Amino acid sequence: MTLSWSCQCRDGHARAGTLHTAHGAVQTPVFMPVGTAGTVKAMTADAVRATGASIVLGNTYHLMLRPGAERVGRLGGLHKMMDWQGPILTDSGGFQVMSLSKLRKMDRDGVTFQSHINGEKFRLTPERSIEIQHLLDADITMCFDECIHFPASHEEAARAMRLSMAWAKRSRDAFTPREGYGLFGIQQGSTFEDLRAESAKALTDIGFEGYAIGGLAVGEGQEEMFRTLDFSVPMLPETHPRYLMGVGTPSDLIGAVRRGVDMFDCVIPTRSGRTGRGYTSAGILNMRNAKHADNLEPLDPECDCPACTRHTLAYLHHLFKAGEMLGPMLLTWHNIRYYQTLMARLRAAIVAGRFEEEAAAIEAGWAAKGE
Ligand code: PRF
Ligand code: ZN
Repeated sequence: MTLSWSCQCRDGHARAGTLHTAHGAVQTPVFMPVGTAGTVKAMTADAVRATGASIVLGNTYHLMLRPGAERVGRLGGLHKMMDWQGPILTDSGGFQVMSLSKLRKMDRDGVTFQSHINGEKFRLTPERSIEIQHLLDADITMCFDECIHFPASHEEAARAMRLSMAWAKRSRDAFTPREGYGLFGIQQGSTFEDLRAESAKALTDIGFEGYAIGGLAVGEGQEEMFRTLDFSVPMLPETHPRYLMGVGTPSDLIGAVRRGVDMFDCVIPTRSGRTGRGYTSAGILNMRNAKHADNLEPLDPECDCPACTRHTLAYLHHLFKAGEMLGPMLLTWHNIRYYQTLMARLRAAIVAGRFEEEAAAIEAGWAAKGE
């Protein structure tokens, strides 16, 4: 059987489930750390595992440019290359082409672009994106789509959504089903309810192992994102996993789980880990702030990660001030652990039928020390 998802429990619209993949089971709701270029930046694979992460994300765009999809295939696939034996979801490249590449040219068949690394010319089509994700050996392959900027006119959003739906059909046709592997469709349509409905209908008519919500967290703000999720999530099949792409802050995750989303990925915990922002049960702390210089307390007394159990805020502050690479390493570990703990708490609360109480307790904590 292809990849499947089973639901254990519901609390309101929030769901606790299990994703069954070729490389193991994943408890949902789940946060997937981003391993863009074959590494979760600043983390060994053992460290990623130790945070409790059960699935990571990889990127078609970056890996096709360097070291090349065929080469990753020859190296035994992404799992072997990065020593990650758990499941991997790969993004299809369309979104990264739009945000990173130079001189891109889109047509109905695909997109031609220049590498942001050395200007070399590449082309992506739905068929080539699926082929690359197969070479990477992704457990979860994403359809090739076009994500537009915000705000966009209804006309522009409709054009891009309809193109993405044509590409979704071509992605489905190019995908070879295998035991424990699956293909996810991506709903588009910006913040327009009629376009989201048309997109959901097109995707469910084709049929996928999971359904992603794309085109959000692109500048619309949390309120508008939640408003869009309110009508978009119920359009996607209740029986399948739902994935909100590129989201988000801890507050975004709680709000989206509340609305029925099961899967997330975002660079926030890893990128913030490198720039000195720590996500904690008491809010966001900036490691470079001079007020931490003599603080002998842990970053987050509620956290069980190495940064919090073996080091002080004063030491983390020193590492960031001195430009030592252990600073980003420890803070990335902490941030990912914080995200994993958050998702585990939400899941346990759904199972216990007390999601809202738990969400309120977590959110109340953030007010304590936030910077
Ligand atoms: N499509 C794809 N990847 C994505 C997005 C999308 O719309 C987003 C939007 N937040 C993040 N990553 N393929
Ligand atoms: Zn910690």
